[in-house]
Amino acid sequence: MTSIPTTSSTHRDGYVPFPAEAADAYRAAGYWTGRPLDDLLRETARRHPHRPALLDADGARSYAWLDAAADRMAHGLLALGIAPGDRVVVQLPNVPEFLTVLFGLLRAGIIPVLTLPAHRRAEIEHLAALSGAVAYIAVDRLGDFDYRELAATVRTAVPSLRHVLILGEAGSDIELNSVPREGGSLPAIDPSDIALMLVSGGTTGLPKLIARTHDDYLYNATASAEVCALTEDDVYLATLPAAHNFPLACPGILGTVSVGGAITFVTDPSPESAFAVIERHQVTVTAVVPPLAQLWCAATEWEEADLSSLRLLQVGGARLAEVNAREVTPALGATLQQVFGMAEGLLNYTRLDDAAELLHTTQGRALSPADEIRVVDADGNDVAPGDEGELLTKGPYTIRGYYRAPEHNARAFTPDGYYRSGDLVRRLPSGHLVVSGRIKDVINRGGENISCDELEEHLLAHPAVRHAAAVGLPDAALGEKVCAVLVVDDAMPTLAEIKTFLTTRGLATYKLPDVLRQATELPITAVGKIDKKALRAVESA
Ligand code: OOB
Repeated sequence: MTSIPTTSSTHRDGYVPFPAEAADAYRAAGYWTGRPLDDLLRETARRHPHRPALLDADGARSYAWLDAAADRMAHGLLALGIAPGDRVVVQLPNVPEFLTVLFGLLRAGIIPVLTLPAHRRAEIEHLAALSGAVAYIAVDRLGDFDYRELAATVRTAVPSLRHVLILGEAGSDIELNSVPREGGSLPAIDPSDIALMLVSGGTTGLPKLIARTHDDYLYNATASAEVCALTEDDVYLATLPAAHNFPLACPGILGTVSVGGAITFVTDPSPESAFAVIERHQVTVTAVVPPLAQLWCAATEWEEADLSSLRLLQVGGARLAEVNAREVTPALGATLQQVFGMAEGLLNYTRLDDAAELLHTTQGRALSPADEIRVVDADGNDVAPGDEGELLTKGPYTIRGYYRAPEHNARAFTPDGYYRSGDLVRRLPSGHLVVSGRIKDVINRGGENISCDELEEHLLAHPAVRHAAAVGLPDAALGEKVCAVLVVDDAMPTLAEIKTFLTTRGLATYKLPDVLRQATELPITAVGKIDKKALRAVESA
């Protein structure tokens, strides 16, 4: 019998735990159930061993298969000398191995640092060094990018990194599929310990690490599955990169595993590729970001695929304009669910039975009765009900601090533990939130503050405009001037036409664009949101 490695506790250095009182309350109320995250797979494999867990081009793989594959991966990783509590940077695209690696690591008590395929050297080096990672798991290549070269660079820069495991042509590295092996016992997992690390979607500076516990993330996934009424008959398509919180656990992959549904993946979220998979595997639920939702809606005009199996389209990650929200059900036949979430924790969902008005105009309401939400002004005082302010939150699945970031934490969290989201919201009497922008996403034009989100929403209502982004450009007289960047379907409107259009919609004069630019596409972030920081850099150059 192999000896059971014990968890080293160095991974807890720089982790901000839930205060004991809060933890006790979450346990007593039943939000935290004291189960390790990989229990979701164990349980489902026990209850429904023969149900399909994974659907891909080669057919279906059962829960019994996935459970055994995860066990073999866990034993293989431990046999390499990776110990429980160690961190491993995972950078895999949406392939079936994502599941075996994720559950293998969870089961071994090894902490995955879940990075996105679009991350490059700057982010991966930073995240590997910050987490003190001992291994890096990636695919050989994707498109024209070679992750083996990235691995070599990161290995040189980050001395803690001892192993590189590559899915595919591994060269001098270890081939991922050569790792799995049979073994004896697996380590005992403390459910209040860190299960995995997500990467912050923040738009300023380098990404931060978000350590999520077994207790909190299991609740995140199962409560989300309940809100979406997921059952074993559902087929979930991971369209967005699987390592992102939204497709991973809102309810996503983990929520689907919790109810015994099936999972399928696409690496290419274009309508051509995704629609074919929806039809082939009779996909019922998927999650997309707003630009993708728009593209899918438009594509139903020319794509022939049968999408009738799709019952729920979740849209979130950035503000979905009302005009685009209204298109979803007529175009795709699915119920629209708006999801306003963050890797730090808090999730808001429109409910399946919400009135159409709420589905189209709000970003949902909090998932948990234990989510605490405050909407505050610049001085940190609560605003009047219905007024706009910054969203602060704490609750059973919201972190109390970023990992190894004490200085940043002093600003990003209040002394009594609320996370300062930086999002501007209004709260309706029903509890639904309307996101009106980011605190920092405003243009200061000669002392007047202009919300970019508000202006973008109006620009998108113009019939020729497909995508719109407002950015502030430096201006000698005004400090900043308003620049609107448009991607258009038809002829590009003139600045005068846009001004007339916006004025007719009742927009104040000082909010009208000073400059209009046309683009063929807008830069996007690793998960597909419009990248305002990159756009600002391009437009000011
Ligand atoms: C999701 O998570 P992150 O961590 O990539 O980004 C969080 C930020 C939020 O603070 C907010 O600024 C923005 O993205 N956001 C939205 C939004 N959903 C997220 N802004 C407006 N409307 C929405 N519906 O993006 C995320 C995590 C879990 C589920 C869904 C999205």
